[in-house]
Amino acid sequence: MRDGNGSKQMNMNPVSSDRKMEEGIRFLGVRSFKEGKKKIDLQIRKADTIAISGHMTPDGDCIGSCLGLYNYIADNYPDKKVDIYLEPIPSKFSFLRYSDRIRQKKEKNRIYDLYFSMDCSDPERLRDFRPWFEEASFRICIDHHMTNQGFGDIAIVCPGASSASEVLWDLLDPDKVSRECAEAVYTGLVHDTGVFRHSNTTGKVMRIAGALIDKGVHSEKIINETFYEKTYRQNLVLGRALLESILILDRRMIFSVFTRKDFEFYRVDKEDLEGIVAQLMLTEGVEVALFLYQLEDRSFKVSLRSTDRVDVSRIASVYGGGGHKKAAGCTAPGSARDIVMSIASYVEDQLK
Ligand SMILES: [Mn+2]
Repeated sequence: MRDGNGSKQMNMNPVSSDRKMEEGIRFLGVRSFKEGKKKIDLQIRKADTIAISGHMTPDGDCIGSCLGLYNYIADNYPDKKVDIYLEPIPSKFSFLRYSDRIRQKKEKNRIYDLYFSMDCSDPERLRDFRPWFEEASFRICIDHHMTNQGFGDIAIVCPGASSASEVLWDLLDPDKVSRECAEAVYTGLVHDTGVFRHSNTTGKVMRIAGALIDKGVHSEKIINETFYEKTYRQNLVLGRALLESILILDRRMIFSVFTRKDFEFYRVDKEDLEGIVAQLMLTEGVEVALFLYQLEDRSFKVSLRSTDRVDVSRIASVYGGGGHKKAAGCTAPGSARDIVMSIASYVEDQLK
């Protein structure tokens, strides 16, 4: 499989999704993927002690890229001491090999020869692990966030890539990727593309996914158990939110509200409400979906989703929030009714 790295190769045979990947890549300490690959291999060989960290509240891509790299080093450079530091991860990811080696405490006085930062838009987001990264003898940053300006001694940041796991894949030797390493990388792809549904799902992403499945990845298990599976309580509150949802603006906007009382009644917390707004958005004819849940101080956290016709990040920014054109969020004071009505008027303006 071509890894779409050399720009010469690009000009000879442009493939749209590879070009997307090439757009706006920020390199620090290297000039190309090819050079990056070589230098990273060299740094791993030179180092005796290596550490890997990702961003705070680690998600599927953060966990996948960190464990993918960990497994790759453990498989191919067996004489290295390599450690992985992440905040505690959800138990649904514990099937990934070496996830049991993830920890938060470091040996006293240990300074690493080489430290990797994965899926992290700036060093601040390494949170507690940041000082260990900063003091390491050599630092490598692998990421895909638009806002990442590049940090460390080598940085490879591809805003056009679906995930940090995709960037990592381009830096590995595919022949040396084990099934266990592939499972971690695949988990990262699945999560940051919303199971290959978001617009970042390029042809290249699908080709990588194919290569990973050829390595023996159990795709169905990873998708169902780490992405779709919900607890009984999560299903109850999803059902409740759908049952209570209301269509307004000529059925072009839908909203649902979850109050403090509901939190108490169902004995859930805000993490259990994930995915509700996305499900509301899948209602036929709807241009904007709104999900509001009440915070302890009685104000509301508002999640917004939209089709191409409405830019919800503009609406969220009115309330001091932000996000993307089709997915944004903010916090708003007042009653749920007033918030919904006021947002509806902004939506109406944009739909005119
Ligand atoms: Mn990511």
